[in-house]
Amino acid sequence: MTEEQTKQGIKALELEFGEPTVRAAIEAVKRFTVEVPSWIFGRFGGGRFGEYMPPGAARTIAEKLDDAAVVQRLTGATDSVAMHILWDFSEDGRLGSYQAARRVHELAGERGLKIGSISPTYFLSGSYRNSLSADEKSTNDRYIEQTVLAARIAKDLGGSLLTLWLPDGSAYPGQIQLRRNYENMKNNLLKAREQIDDDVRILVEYKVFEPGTYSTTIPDWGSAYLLAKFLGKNAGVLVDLGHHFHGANIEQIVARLIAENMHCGFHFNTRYAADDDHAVEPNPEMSRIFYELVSGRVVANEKPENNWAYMIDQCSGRENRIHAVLHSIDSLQHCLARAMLVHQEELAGHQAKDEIILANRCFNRAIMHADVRPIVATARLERLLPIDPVSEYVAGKYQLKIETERR
Ligand SMILES: [Mn+2]
Repeated sequence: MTEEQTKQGIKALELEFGEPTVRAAIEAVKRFTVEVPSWIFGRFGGGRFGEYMPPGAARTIAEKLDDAAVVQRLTGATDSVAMHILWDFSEDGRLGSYQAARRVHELAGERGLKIGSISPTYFLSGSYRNSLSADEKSTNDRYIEQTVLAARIAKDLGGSLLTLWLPDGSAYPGQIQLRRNYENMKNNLLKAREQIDDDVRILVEYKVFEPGTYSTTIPDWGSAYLLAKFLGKNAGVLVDLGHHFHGANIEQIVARLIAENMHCGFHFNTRYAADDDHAVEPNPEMSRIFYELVSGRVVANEKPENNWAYMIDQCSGRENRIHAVLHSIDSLQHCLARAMLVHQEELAGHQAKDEIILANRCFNRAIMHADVRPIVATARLERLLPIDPVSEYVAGKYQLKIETERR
């Protein structure tokens, strides 16, 4: 999209949606920020084609941060990086280290970045018999300790936010006692919370299956909500797009959590089969989710403390890592712009008069039909950012540099 196309496009959008609405959408896109995960830039992912990795993948945390800094320079939307304790702050993959986190904090600072949310890593070696829900106290203690360490790092060096994904569950009926498994999870989460500073927020992620195929200890938003409530203040639910049964109405889950006044968060990605963790695409489901976030006033607020926590959680197979991250940010900005164009008063009028199809058409005029590329482009131009970060990256020399250096 050229600057001229952008100008013409904005005029067309103003004619249809009104100048103030278009302006509000531009401002929202300018304010929107999202965390990128450190793990997207490295080897994590791959899959069924052996060892194939696209050239230039980051090998160390310093290289991951180099890449994240490029993404931030091109988008201006991602100044903090989500980290995993055992991937980013560990020498041996079994224990995390506060010292290592301090070094990473320095490396991030040198690149104009911050450490964002911290995930304790509950799924690496030693956790094949579950983590916080395990029957063995030594296993519970190991993971409580890691959770507390993650919280200390989050408070001292990061954004005071913990994101917990627990892989606990079972593969066969009878393998574990379902009730005790949940009670163990609850009690051990609370033991960890009691050792964590009150101002560290804890988001509990849920996932319907995998690695557990028969049962998962925290399979759905309701279970995550119960645990967050049980933990008390400063806990919420983490919604990851790939963690539901097919056909789940995710925007309704979001609406419910907002209605319950729970401060929650997102792991953005796109899926087709299961927990694919693909780059975010600008699809209608994501735009409908953003409509709930916009109308619930938990995104792109002038006061950032009113926003939910937004993170990208993706890994990649054969795709170029940096293209994939830039694409995700671009997609999220477009979905936000569409959500901002929904005429909420007109919609409320149709709802009041029970004009079902008219309400649906009013909604879809923005969510499905509006070409919002000029809004996103204008937001970037006004912030002196490249009009299209993906093309800008392709035209630059960074990819060649990392392909040469990272052999
Ligand atoms: Mn996730």
